[in-house]
Amino acid sequence: MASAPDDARFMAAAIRLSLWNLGRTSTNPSVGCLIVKDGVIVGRGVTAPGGRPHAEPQALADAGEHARGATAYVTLEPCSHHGKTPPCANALIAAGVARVVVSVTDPDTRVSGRGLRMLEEAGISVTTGVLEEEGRRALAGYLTRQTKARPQVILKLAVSTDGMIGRQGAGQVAITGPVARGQVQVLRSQTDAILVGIGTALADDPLLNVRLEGLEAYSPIRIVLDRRLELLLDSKLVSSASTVPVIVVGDGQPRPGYADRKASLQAKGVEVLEVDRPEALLSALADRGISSVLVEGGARVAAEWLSADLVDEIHLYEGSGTVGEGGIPSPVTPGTVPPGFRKIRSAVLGGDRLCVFERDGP
Ligand code: AOF
Ligand code: ZN
Repeated sequence: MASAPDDARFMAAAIRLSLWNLGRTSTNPSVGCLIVKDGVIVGRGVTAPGGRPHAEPQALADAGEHARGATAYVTLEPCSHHGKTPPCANALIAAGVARVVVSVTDPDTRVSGRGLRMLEEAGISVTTGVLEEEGRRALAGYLTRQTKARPQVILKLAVSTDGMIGRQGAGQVAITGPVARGQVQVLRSQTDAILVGIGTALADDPLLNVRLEGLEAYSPIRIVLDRRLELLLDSKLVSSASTVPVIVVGDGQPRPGYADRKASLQAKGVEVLEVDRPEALLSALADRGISSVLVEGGARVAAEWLSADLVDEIHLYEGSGTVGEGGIPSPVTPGTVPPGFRKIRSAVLGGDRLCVFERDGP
């Protein structure tokens, strides 16, 4: 069936709702579902933290008897499989929903069109592809892992007005203010993993967790690209490994002291993963159900991953001050966004600005 005039409006609301649990439902996607009767929202559901229950049964329970004859707006095709929960398509049928509007079909091989067919065979009118571009963005981590067997990669950079991300030898330099820093904490809480190079880990001794009140439980796992295993045993990352997991990515090459450093890191609860290329790391992470990786530093890792074409989104925070003498140039500035990326969003964050760019194409 064709779209009704209000479909885009309600789907936009369902997509916003889905973002509520983004980063908390892995390996499941965070899906939003609204039940609408006579133009009024009578039920809301979003995939629960941990991935279950799914969105639809929660929205149906919220709607109760009002679900009969109503329209369900779902950001992802309702599931058709008996997994850890019964199929959502059956729940929608049993509740007597008259119409189901979907943004994105589910590439999971257990579903992929079957959910839609089950609904249609039960006489429910089905519309798909509503706000598909926005729906895909909200599900990007899940869709990337399902279709490319790697997580979505988001590169975050904070640049000064003179195009710098920091100053040589100065440790952490404040480029942006508290509002933008709070936004970065939200972004961290929405991703499954956060990654830095050993240069950043040694220079800044970062903790890379989520400290925003109410979101502390949603710190992503922390990954350090550290070929020779140089991460210090008394660094904040290693010291907190028992609270939030740390993976150090070494190259496994025989070099003096490597095996000892590996054993010492492991004894502190750090996992040492040995791969030779970023592509192999991403595939190993996808195998563990990691759907998104936030690359937070530094300039070298950013440049390498950009030139290897591994970055899906760039989040460019533009501060209002300068760094000046000794500055570390950013591989991306507002005037030098790599070709193939287009701006999809911008926001003013206190005295700073955020621009989000998405890679064009598949
Ligand atoms: C939905 N609604 O809210 C979500 C769905 O392991 P299970 O049984 O939970 O199934 C996981 C799959 O369910 C996942 O790969 C995706 O296909 C779908 N996720 N489906 O109908 C939801 N989160
Ligand atoms: Zn389901």
